[in-house]
Amino acid sequence: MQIEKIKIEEHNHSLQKDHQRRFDFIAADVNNVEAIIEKLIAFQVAIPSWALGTGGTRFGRFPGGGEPRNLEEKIEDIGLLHAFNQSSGAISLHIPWDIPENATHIKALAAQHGLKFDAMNSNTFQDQPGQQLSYKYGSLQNVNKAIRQKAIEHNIEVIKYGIELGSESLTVWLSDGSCFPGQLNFRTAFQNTLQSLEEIYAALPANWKMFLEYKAFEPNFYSTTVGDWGQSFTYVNKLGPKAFTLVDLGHHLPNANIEQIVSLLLMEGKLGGFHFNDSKYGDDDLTVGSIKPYQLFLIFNELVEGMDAKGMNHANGIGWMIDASHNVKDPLEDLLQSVEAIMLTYAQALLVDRTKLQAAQNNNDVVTAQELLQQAFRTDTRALVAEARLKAGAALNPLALYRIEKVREALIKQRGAKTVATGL
Ligand code: RM4
Ligand code: MN
Ligand code: MN
Repeated sequence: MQIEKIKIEEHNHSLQKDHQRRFDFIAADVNNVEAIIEKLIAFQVAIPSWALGTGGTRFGRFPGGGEPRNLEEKIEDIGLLHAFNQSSGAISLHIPWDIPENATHIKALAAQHGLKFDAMNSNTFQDQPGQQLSYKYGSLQNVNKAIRQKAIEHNIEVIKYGIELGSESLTVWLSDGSCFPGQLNFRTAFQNTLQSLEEIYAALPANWKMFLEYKAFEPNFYSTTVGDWGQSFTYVNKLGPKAFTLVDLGHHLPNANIEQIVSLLLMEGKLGGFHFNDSKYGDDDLTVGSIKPYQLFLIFNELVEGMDAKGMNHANGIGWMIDASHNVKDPLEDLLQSVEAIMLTYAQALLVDRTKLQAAQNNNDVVTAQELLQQAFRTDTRALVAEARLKAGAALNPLALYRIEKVREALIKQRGAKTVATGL
């Protein structure tokens, strides 16, 4: 299914008057409004190929109908999202859930929808049907060399698929670790993992990056071999200039100061990838901004500040991806909400008065520093983001238009009520 341009134009026309009033109101208060709109238009968030179906939990799965049945249909879904918001112009693929059987065709289809291939994800946390050498006790860390080798080869295969599609990065997330004290020698596990990563790193093309994602727990509940940012940072430092840490917002221990982690990784030039989601308890993979919007703002504030300090381009200096799963919502609606939350928060971070903030910090004026951040956070940036969408040819209100156009109903008609997408 595709959304016709005329539908977007009609929708925008019907909202134009109200939008203009709201936009004029905020624009009057913002100094460099044109520059901010330009940045918002340029900012693109990759959609993961595993988030287009209703994932469910380990207790049950309640598919919502019309889920994409193959990679082509996943690309069509993301193409739809992008048509609605012009901010999700990339796809992040998980192998082997989404093997591109015919790369030329898949690449052309994505291009038709204005989509690029962001980071490729390998999967050594599940055994595939018929797999002899099991990942039950880990993959890149495994005490068995043949199993490590298998996991290394899988990652190299993922790079090859990525090259065919024009991707330029590989994300490695390992579930490796241990469930009980004594199960592993921590140092051996680290060293095996490092050696395995070195072999994968050696297979990266010159223009590629490797992102090493950390996670504190789950599915292993005693130790994880890339368990926190310090561990990921140690690996990527040893690996070399093409290796970077990836921060997934849900992968920390409770109350971790993620904004500080982000700031220091940027300072060291080692923040490469980002997985957006939100959580109340653990790796909940909920809609971005649905639980802790102020924390998201504080993180974005450090991202913008840290990237500016390094002269990095906000849009492509870091690989921006959503990593979420869906239990009770229409995944496409949820993804529209997530992208919107990201854009609103990015806009707020762009509004922070950095000169005044620095002065307040240098004067130990704690109150003013806090006020400056909260001033930006409490600004309603919806009209700014909507204006960026309008300029980019997207819908003023993507979620409303999605419902008006009855997209899910159309997808169910086309694909059936009982389709199940590959993924989590
Ligand atoms: C993990 C991690 C990875 C994602 C898998 C599906 O918890 O966040 O990024 O690829 O889930
Ligand atoms: Mn992730
Ligand atoms: Mn996760």
